[in-house]
Amino acid sequence: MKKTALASLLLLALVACSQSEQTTQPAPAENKVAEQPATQPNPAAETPAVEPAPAPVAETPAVEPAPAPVAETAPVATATDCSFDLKGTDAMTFTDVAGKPVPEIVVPASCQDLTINFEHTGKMPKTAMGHNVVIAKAADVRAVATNGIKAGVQGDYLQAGDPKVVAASKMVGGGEKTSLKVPVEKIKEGGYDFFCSFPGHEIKMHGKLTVK
Ligand SMILES: [Cu+2]
Repeated sequence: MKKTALASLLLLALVACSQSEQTTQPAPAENKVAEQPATQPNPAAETPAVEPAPAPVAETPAVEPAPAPVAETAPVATATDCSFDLKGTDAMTFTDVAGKPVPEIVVPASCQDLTINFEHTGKMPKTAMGHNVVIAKAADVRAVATNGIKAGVQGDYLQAGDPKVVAASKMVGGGEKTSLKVPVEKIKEGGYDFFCSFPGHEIKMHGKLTVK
């Protein structure tokens, strides 16, 4: 009887021990459960934060390239009534009547001649800031200007009878006017420029002459 009682006590003790071990085991399990919900909200919170960001970035570069081509086509001047009013300034620039740069003059192909009415709107004398309007192939501009230096201001800074010159006005100073006629037939093939042959001026006073 005593042996069975001891044995039963030992069994109870073992059961008690195993029960106490079982009650301590759920504790770490609860910790693991507590950690998981803590990590789950983080990725959820990161995902919506990243998604809205790329949308405005994609829209911004799409809008920027649009204004560029508009700015390039704006300065082109078209001759009306087969004539164009060109101005020269003391700042060594060609402008239109509104004072804007003239990088290109377009002549309608229906015109027999283009008349360029040129006015020096500055005050400086011809010897210091003289301007003229010369028409030549773009590739010949530098050579025409260089060959014209010897002619001096009296010779309008153009070599007499230069075959590369299609048309040219005389050289004028501040407050003076002149004009020239350009035969459209001669420049139809394209590649012609207008420029000023005063030494050093063709770098800034230089534009395209196009027939369309
Ligand atoms: Cu000039």
